[in-house]
Amino acid sequence: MPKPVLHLGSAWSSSWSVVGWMACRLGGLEVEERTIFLSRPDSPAKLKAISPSGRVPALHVEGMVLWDSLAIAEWLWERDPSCAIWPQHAERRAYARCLAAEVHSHFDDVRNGLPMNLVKRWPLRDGLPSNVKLMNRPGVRAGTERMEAMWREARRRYGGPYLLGETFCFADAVAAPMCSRYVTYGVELAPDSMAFIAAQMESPLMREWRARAERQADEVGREIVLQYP
Ligand SMILES: N[C@@H](CCC(=O)N[C@@H](CS)C(=O)NCC(=O)O)C(=O)O
Repeated sequence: MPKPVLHLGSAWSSSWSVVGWMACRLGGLEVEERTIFLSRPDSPAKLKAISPSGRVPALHVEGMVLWDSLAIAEWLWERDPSCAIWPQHAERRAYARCLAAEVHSHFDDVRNGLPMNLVKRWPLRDGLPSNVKLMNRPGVRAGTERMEAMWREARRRYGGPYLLGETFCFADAVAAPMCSRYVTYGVELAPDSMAFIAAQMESPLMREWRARAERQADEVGREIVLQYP
């Protein structure tokens, strides 16, 4: 059986690639990783060649193509229900699925209003991030408040530092790229949200992915990466 291939986008900007990659790590699946840099003239054709939706992540495994991060996670969990994708406890697992599903289905305003860029940091002017107006883009503040409420309630229930307690699971993988946006744009949220964001940015998987983003920025050219929103 050939090794599974996981197709990913640019590490600094492709938020769903982070999620699919973390899923494979949590699921214990060894993959060959291939990167397609997004937003290049030839990107759409390359994406279409490996994914029916023309989007990444796409996992080619056992003769199938799985073209969505949540579907990849569920396939991995079915393959090995003892893996770290979902908590072992049924009630926690159901809760984790609600958290992951809500972020997977919603928050487009936050995604578009604060595009992910793991390498860029918004400049400070007069001691304040020069971007605070981004939070006033339609839906960004409301979406952020809902996410903060989710993080707060989950950590109240299970004690943190991650959403379901001490063990990082797929719900955290979905949350991590959202958290990174507030770091990129220097947005100061409530202290408990900032603590959660810090925990997400410093998780072993996120640290590994962030190092990859930095390496890619060096390869591609930082001036190009910093042009992204
Ligand atoms: N629901 C999909 C979303 C995938 C998605 O939107 N991927 C983006 C990158 S983060 C993409 O491939 N965009 C194509 C492009 O930029 O041309 C998932 O969870 O995997």
